[in-house]
Amino acid sequence: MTIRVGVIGTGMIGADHVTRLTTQVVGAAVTAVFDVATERAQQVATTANATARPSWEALVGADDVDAVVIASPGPLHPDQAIACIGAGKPVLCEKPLAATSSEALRVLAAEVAAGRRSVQLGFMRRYDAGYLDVKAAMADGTIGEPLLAHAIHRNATVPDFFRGEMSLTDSLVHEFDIFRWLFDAEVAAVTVLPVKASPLAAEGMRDPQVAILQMAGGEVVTVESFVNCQYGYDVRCEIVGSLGTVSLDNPRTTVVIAGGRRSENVPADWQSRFAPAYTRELQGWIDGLAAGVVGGPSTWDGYAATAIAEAAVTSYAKGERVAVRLVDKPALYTD
Ligand code: NAD
Ligand code: ISE
Repeated sequence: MTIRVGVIGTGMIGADHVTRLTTQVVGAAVTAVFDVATERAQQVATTANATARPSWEALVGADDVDAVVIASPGPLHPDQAIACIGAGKPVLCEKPLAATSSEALRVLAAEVAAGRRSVQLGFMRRYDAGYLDVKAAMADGTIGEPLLAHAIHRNATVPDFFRGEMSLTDSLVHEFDIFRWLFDAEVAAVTVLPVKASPLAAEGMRDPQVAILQMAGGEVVTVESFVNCQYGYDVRCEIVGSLGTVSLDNPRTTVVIAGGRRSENVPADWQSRFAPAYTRELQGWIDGLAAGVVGGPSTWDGYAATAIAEAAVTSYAKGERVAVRLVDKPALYTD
C-alpha cells in the first residue's frame, strides 16, 4: 500500500520532507505540492515526479492525496490543518502548531469535534536516538528520581528577519515540547531572563536568552537559547536525578588528534544534526497511516508548546515569571 502525500510549503524543511518521502521512506509517494513561490514548487515537484497544484485548498481536496504535510510558515498552520481535518485527511504539521494559543485551540476544537486524531506535530526530537536514550534512563530508575535539567540550544546564525521573540516561538518551542515529554508533565510557569547581548546580535535583538521552566511536578529546567553562536549547531542537555545524571551530547564524529590538539566537528545545522530523526518521524507517520493510526506528538502537544511559548514571550516583555494556563485536556488526548 502506498500513501499518497501532498506537501504544502516547499521551503527548507518542506523540500527536505519531499526528498525523504521520495527517496528514503517506504510506503509513501509525494503526488502533489503547493507553494506560493510557484517556481520553487515546480522544481521540487519535478524531483519527486509530483505535480504543483494551484492552491493549498486544491491540494487538500485532491483525490490523489491521502495525507498532507504542512511545512508553510507557522501562522498559516491552523487554517491548513483544520481544512485537512475537515477533508478527513491525516496531516503531519510542522511546528509550531500556531502562532498563538487561541489559534492552536481552533485546531484542537476541530479535531475534537471530528472525534479522532488526524494531526501529528513535527516535534522530531522525540524520534532522535539520543533523546530516546535519555527518556529511557529517566524512566528505568538509572538516575533515581529526575529533579532538574539544563539545556542549551545554539544556532550558528539565523536569517535577518529572525527577532528576539522567535528564539522562543521558533527555536525553544522544541525545548518546551521535549521537556514536557521527558518529564511527562506540563510546564506550570516560565521565566525568561535578560542576558548581556552578544556584540554580534542583530540590533535590538536580545541574544542569548535563558528561560527557566517550572514543571508541574516541581522539577526545574534551565534552557539557554543562543541563535548567533557562530561556531555551529549545538543542542545538548543534562538531566540531574537523585542518584546520577544522564546527558545528551552531539552525536560522536571522527576525532582528530594532531599538533597537540584533539578536535571533533560540531554539527553545522539542524538539517544534519536531526537527519535520522526526521526520517524516523516520517517513516513512523507513514507506517501508522498504513495501519489506520495517527500517533506521535498530538495537537494537544502542539497547543501546550504554543501556550508555553506565548507565556515566554510575555515574560520576555515584562521581565517576570508567567504562569502557563491550559484548558482542560480533552479525552481524545488522555492516552
Ligand atoms: P521557509 O521559509 O524555508 O519555507 C516556508 C515556505 O512556505 C516558503 O517556501 C514559502 O514560500 C511558503 N509559503 C508562504 N506562504 C505560503 C502559503 N500561503 N501556502 C503555502 N506555502 C507558503 O521555512 P522553513 O524553515 O522551511 O519552515 C517552515 C515551517 O517548518 C515553519 O513552521 C518552521 O518553524 C518549521 N520548521 C521545523 C523544523 C523542525 O526541526 N521540525 C525545522 C525547520 C523549520
Ligand atoms: C528551526 O526552525 C528548527 O525547527 C530547528 O529544529 C531548531 O533547532 C532551530 O533553532 C529552528 O530555527
